[in-house]
Amino acid sequence: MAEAVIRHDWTRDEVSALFALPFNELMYRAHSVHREHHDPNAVQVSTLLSIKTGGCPEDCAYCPQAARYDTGVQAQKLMSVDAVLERAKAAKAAGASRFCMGAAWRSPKDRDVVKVAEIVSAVKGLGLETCATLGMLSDTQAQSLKAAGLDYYNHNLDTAPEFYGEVIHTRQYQDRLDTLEHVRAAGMKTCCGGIVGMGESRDQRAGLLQTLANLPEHPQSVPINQLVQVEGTPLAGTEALDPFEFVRTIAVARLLMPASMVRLSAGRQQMDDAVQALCFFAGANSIFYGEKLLTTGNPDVEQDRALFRRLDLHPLEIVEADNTVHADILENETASASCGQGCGCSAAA
Ligand code: SAM
Ligand code: DTB
Ligand code: SF4
Repeated sequence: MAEAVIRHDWTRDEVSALFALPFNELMYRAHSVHREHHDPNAVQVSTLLSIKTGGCPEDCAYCPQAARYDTGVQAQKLMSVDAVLERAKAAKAAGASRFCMGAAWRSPKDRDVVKVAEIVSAVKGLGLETCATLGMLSDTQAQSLKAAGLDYYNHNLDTAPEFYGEVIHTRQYQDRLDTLEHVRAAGMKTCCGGIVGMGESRDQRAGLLQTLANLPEHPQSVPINQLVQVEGTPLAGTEALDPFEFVRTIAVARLLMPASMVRLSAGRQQMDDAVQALCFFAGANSIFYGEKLLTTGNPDVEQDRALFRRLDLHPLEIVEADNTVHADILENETASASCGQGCGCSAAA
């Protein structure tokens, strides 16, 4: 098979044709491209922490943190540097190589960015890769975060342009594209993907992936989230997506963005291990590790360790400036014993 070229000119018909391939043909092609660019047995491991929870003014129909939906999420203000640092240390000890911090903001105020920049520098100082998702950013805010040591900025397109208006009304698709431009211009890597299972059509799933692949630069990280249905949000009760359709979405993402890390993101707790294994075969090579995403659950660390062992997967290592190599989630078992709070941290059990 000829080596996959990096393209930015995908048509909707081409992407839809990939979705429509016989399942085994699609899997074969996606796995072949995956092997050309990545170690097929390595999975990058990130840990997620909500550093500012709930009370968000936006109306994203999937989100438990939107203030207007009664979801039982308790709003919490921005965490202190020390509190975040504790959790980042625990994540590192448990074997995560990247620490992702999420805040339920429409867009941060400049004074929020000053505080987050402090947090980012402290986390970076631990030797972890840093990622943040704080909502829309101006060009100068993106520059400040880059200067503080932020490696990745997560900002999702969420869905196809033509389905977007059915999910979110409080900001536009173009706003998201503008933030991504500010992040790229500041020299940060982008983490950008979307959610499937929101009632969109296959053509609209193709539209999300087409838009991602036709960005000026492929996002270095592409999180594919399966909708986590939360009672109280408008999308609770949406018909569940066929798991094989989810796997197809991962496979097409891999074919369109051969060199990117494709993250099997939210929705793993609701997913069968066999479906996850198919996703890894189809080209997923990154996960969130730790018992909580932002406000909803993620598989237990023990369950993920067992899955890695059963599938002979190993965490992608990162080598620090002083040549030390990160802990492996399959080693260091005691360091990551759960504190019992569902946060994946080892402190004060
Ligand atoms: N407020 C910021 C924003 O929206 O950009 C950052 C945090 S927001 C929670 C980050 C992403 O989480 C969203 O873009 C969406 O893709 C994902 N997300 C939120 N709720 C979800 C759910 N119930 N199921 C799957 N993904 C979800
Ligand atoms: C992404 O694409 N998925 C993560 C991360 N980026 C920030 C968030 C998933 C959130 C799932 C719902 C929750 O836990 O609140
Ligand atoms: Fe707010 Fe982000 Fe949730 Fe939308 S996805 S409601 S912007 S926290």
